Amino acid sequence: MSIKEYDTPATNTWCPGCGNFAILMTVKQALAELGLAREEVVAVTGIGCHGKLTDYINVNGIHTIHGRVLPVATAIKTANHKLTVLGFSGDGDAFNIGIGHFPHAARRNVNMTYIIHDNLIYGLTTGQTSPTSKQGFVTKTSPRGEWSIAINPLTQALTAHASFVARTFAGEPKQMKEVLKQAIEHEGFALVDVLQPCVSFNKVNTYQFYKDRVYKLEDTGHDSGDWDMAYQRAEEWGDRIPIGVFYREERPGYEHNFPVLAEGPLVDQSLVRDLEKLFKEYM
Ligand SMILES: Cc1ncc(C[n+]2csc(CCOP(=O)(O)OP(=O)(O)O)c2C)c(N)n1
Ligand code: SF4
Repeated sequence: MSIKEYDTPATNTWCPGCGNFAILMTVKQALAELGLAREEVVAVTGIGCHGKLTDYINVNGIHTIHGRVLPVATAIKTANHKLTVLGFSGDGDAFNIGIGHFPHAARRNVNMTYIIHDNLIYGLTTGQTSPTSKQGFVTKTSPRGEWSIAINPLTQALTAHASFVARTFAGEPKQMKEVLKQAIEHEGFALVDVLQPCVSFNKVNTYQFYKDRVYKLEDTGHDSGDWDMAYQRAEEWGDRIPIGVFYREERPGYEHNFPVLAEGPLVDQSLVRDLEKLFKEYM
């Protein structure tokens, strides 16, 4: 497969230099290298700059409402579990309005990849504080510095029993592509938190900020089967910031919860059911 096959004619309106470009490019590369045809893939995006991604990638797509990527993606995967489902959210979309959905998708092990465009700020609405903004971060909605403690997507995922937990950086596209391929091939809920510089509104967490700090877990002998070690690494944020696969475990995806799906995807099954038999079951 060539990555050109996933291109669309839409004009890209992201700011030049935005970290979203690296996410878009590496997702296309990962899909091409996995040999996934356009019709086998669905992209679900929320509202925010990240949400425009469905315009720029030629796979099935739904640009849904703010914070509702996970229920929509769960429904799609349940209706047709043969599809490869990719969810894309901003840090605001995922961890403010959408946070109620997150632990449930993780603990159910919905078989999908959830990619967070984590720029530590609201991009589309021009620079308000987000739930992943660090304490003290000054924005137009936090002029005295952010008061609250930031949400950490990785520890959220680990405590919610996500079966694949990773972080990558838009300035390290090679590693991002490899991690994305593993996440897409993983059976179950795979979180990939991408450090995505917003060059227009976040003047603190820049490419240089991350370049000075990131190190790769695969260079350290990190054991991704060790939950405690993963949690410890996930809490690390300062002079050194780890990127890579923090944790993975094998357990069946959510579709195994529904015996009817053993007969094949719901979309391929007949809508005509023996209603009389069904009613009798409940009498
Ligand atoms: C229900 C609802 N509430 C609020 C908004 C306004 N709104 C649009 S995008 C956004 C947040 C954008 O930040 P993020 O999710 O981090 O995405 P980014 O733009 O950074 O990619 C908000 C609050 C909305 N569109 N819908
Ligand atoms: S506002 Fe920020 S996140 Fe949005 S396109 Fe511009 S640089 Fe990217």
